[in-house]
Amino acid sequence: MIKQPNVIFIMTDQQRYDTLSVNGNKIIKTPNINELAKQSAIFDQMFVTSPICVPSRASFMTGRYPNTHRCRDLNYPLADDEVNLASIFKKRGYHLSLIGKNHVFSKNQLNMFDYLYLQSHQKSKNVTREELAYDSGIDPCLLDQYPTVTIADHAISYLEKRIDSPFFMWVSFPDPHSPYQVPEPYASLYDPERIPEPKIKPGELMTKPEGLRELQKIQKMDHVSMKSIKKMISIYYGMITLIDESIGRILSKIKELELEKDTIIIFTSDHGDYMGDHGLARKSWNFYDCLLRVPFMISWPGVIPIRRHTDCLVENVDLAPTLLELCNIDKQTGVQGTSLAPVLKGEQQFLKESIYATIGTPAKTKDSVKADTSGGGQPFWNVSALQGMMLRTKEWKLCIYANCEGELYNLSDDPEELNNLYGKTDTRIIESQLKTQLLLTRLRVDDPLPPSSSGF
Ligand SMILES: [Ca+2]
Repeated sequence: MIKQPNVIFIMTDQQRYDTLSVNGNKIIKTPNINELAKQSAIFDQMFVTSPICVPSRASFMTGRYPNTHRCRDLNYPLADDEVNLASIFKKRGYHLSLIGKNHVFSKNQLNMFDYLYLQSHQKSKNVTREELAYDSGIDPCLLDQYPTVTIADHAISYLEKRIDSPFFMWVSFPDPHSPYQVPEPYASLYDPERIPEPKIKPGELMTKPEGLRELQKIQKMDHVSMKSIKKMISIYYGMITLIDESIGRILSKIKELELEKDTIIIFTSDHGDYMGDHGLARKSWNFYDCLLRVPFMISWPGVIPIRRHTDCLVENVDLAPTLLELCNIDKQTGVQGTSLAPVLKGEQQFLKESIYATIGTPAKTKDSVKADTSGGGQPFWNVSALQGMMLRTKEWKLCIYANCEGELYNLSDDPEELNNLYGKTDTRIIESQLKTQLLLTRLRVDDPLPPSSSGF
């Protein structure tokens, strides 16, 4: 019997696509992820189905969209009856470990893991008043006790004690999530002066959903200096370089233990971050590429051919069916993603004409757009503020919100999504066509569960 491959699923939290040197960033240093990339297939157009943690993580794990796995906002853990990668691998005899940030599985579901080392955001608020406004600064935590480092320590220790059965190890870094704090020397690794200015058009938010203007005020980004924004980005970059070094230590251990040829490794993130683009910070209940487009690479030396930079549109729901096919496990009923295997094998160049994302539960009123500081002092919109959905092709993006606002971008002419064309006369035909396409997509992503029964 052929040994089943191990799976190491490395995920960061809130890391946008353009923050790896292998993805074109000229400033940030990620040499270890670059090395992983050299043995991987890299997908440059990977989008998550939701711009926030829980729904996106649930889509990675189930291969299902947020409207079907039902984690449509924060604070909705995956329902116990949702079949997911961990439960599938468990049934196949895999040894399960979760090392790092969870934010998707319920307490019941965590019981299925054979090894748990849970970590989350534990940043200090011992920073200056100005830094506190943007949550950027030096974390006084000792470096060897910092989660990014201890997660790698535990992953290495786990690998050293691995048992004979194949394992599924989810290594989940809580960084580079806000608040933007990291221990030295990483907090000072990048000179803020060298950070390019974010993508902002004067008056841009006046043409966009009202909630974004409210969010900008809540975040105090309407009067933040460019110097502070660049400092925030420099810290974010420092967090990513520390993650890169931790991943490097894990990759070295895999090599030392001669596990490379038996192990599938995925590197990705659950969503992005504004990083000052559009005059905003962190994330929101919206669909900009800086929030939805994430790094994604997958390797299995000797099996997955190295395909540098594939540009076909793919979604995070595609991970689960891809892994199941690679591991020769039948696709589960209810999985909505498409296996990337034909692209990995070079049999197909593209899989999808468009991708879909959604956020929120049925909206209340616009009054529910307000500061919610329940998440440790980081203001967000109230999670029930907006319900929306998005369709994106390579050329266009349409977003529709339950309060009747919308966004339309011509990505060929305006890849930075600065000019909202929604409701404009000149683009009414394409807007109408995209609305039809979005409606048809929404029908397509309805829940295929439960499977049909012939009992009636
Ligand atoms: Ca997240």
